[in-house]
Amino acid sequence: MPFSKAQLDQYENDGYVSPIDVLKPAEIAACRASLEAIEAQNGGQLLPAQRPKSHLLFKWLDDLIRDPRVLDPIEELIGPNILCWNTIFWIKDAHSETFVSWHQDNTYWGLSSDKVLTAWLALSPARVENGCMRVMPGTHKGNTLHHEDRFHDDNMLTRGQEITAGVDDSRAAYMPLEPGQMSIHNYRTAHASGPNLGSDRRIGVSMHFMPADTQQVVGDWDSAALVRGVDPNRSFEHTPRVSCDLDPAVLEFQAKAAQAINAIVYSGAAVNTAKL
Ligand SMILES: O=C(O)CCC(=O)C(=O)O
Repeated sequence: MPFSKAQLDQYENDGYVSPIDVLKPAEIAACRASLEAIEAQNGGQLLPAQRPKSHLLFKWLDDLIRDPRVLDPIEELIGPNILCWNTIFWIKDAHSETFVSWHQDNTYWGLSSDKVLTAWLALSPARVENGCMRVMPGTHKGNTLHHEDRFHDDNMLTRGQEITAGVDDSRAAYMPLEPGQMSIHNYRTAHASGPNLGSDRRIGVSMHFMPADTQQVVGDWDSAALVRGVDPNRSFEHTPRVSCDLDPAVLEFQAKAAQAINAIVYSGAAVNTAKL
């Protein structure tokens, strides 16, 4: 269903829109089962190198970034020619202190467009008590806020980057989601999330979409999936399609693509704490 005028206004003025129904209960249960089967092979967790560019590891995710239920809303916001730059798992175990500090993603992704956005899909309940995401309405419009790297073991962000001033937590809007729902926020919108106080894991996957004329201005080489329309610029190498989970024909490409993103997001950082 197309966005209502109120939803389009909210995205324009506040920098986010949520919740959007995407997958049915049986579909989302199958996605979670596939994820947890791969986690079980590694002692119950994804390897650090399996978090980014995960559409190159999971067939359902490579399909999902092309699913009209995801892409139709994205097209309304950024136009018909769409690349998916990255897909990342955000998993907080039950009763965990894991958090995400206030940040804006345009500060470290090296992407030239202001229109880049994140669609975040819940594979399990992401309610306030589970540490769902919250956003600071309107921050996508102003200047980028000042960030500092504050590496912290419980912070899911690569370098613990955190806005040092200019966000007032009491003005934040929460984006609670039920399994199968997604939120969308512009990548300039400041966002954060707290610990998971619930008894189930909070599992989300973010899908980062951008207009096809976007350029990578930090890394020499980068990749993206062409998921709709055309890409005359070809600034990003198009990611191959996968035919099964952990497709042996694509594993080498995924490792290279994840390392390229890792180098981009740590560019200028004092240390690289990723264990890729
Ligand atoms: O999952 C979270 O709590 C934060 C995710 C996030 O920062 C992002 O998708 O950009």
